[in-house]
Amino acid sequence: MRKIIHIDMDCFYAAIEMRENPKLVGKPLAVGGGESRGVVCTCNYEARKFGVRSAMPGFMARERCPQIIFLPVRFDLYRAVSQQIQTILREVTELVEPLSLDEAYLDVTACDRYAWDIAKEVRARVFTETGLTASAGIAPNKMLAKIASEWRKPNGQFAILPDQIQAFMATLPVRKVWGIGPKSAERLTTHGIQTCGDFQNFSLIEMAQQFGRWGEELFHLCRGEDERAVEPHWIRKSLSNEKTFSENLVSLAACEAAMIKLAEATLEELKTKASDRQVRKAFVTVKFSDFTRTTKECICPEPTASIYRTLLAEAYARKALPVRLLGAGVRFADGEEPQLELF
Ligand code: TTP
Ligand code: MG
Repeated sequence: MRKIIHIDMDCFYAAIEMRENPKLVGKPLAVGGGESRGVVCTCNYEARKFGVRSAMPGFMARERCPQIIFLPVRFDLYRAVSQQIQTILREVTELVEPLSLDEAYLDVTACDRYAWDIAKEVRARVFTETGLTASAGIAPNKMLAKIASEWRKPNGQFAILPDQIQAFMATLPVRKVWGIGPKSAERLTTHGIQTCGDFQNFSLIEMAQQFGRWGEELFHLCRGEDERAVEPHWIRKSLSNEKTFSENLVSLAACEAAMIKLAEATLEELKTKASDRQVRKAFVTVKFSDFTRTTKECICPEPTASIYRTLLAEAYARKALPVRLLGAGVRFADGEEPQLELF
């Protein structure tokens, strides 16, 4: 039986901004979303009381909370804090898998102390060294640990013990299961499936018929079973740049000009961040004025600006509506992982 801890910082970007400027403490604030048509990256818990959420357009956040303070995003600062936190985590165990700037899994199976106590100590150390609070989930696997870390947010921790898993899963909304987004959850609801308990009534074969290969995984996940290991060497699967325009682009020519810049930025980043990786595909993303999003990709080991122009033309032609957002990216070849993985 493994012991996994999931650490997740509380309102991460917003908490850093409050630490940097204590006058902001107690006032509702959002990071990002202040510029025209921008979206909120995150907001503090005061703003959440008004219904402000991550990924919400700034104007909507202002509607819900007129006194909200918008702050610009300072990625470099957040990245530096994230590094500091990861250093603390790695002093506990080498088995740390960062998921994003503000969350990570720790496998503490080999530590001969209670995972509960380790989580408490990690949170205390993070607070002493960074002034920021974290929440933790403790469970026998990754999926449950991640669900558990939300339970006592902010600045709390929650454990799911092996003999509690069955009861816990019976009432857990399917939406909480790894890989089930709001749309799938809605579709399942129309079939009378709301909780993981409801989901458990289906046999392995029925799940496979409904969901294909993913069905088998779902069969186990909805029982609280998850065998995925904590992977200390995180492998980037893709790299991309996106831009939301302050005014919609209304012609293919205007999109092309913007696409060239995005493609150049991505190709440049490829050189600096992933020169050791084998590219498999190039892709472009287009979000139209009706908020629909489309992706066009092609197999292409050596993408160039002109490939992106071709992909753009095809994606653009799908709707030929004004464009809100463009993105240019690459996907890396499977199995072409850094040598580090072998050890
Ligand atoms: P989260 O951990 O999802 O959110 P949070 O840390 O702000 O708040 P919580 O207390 O609920 O954990 O995401 C971590 C950071 O990632 C967040 O501070 C900002 C960034 N982020 C975005 O930029 N856009 C998004 O849509 C989300 C969800 C997060
Ligand atoms: Mg967080």
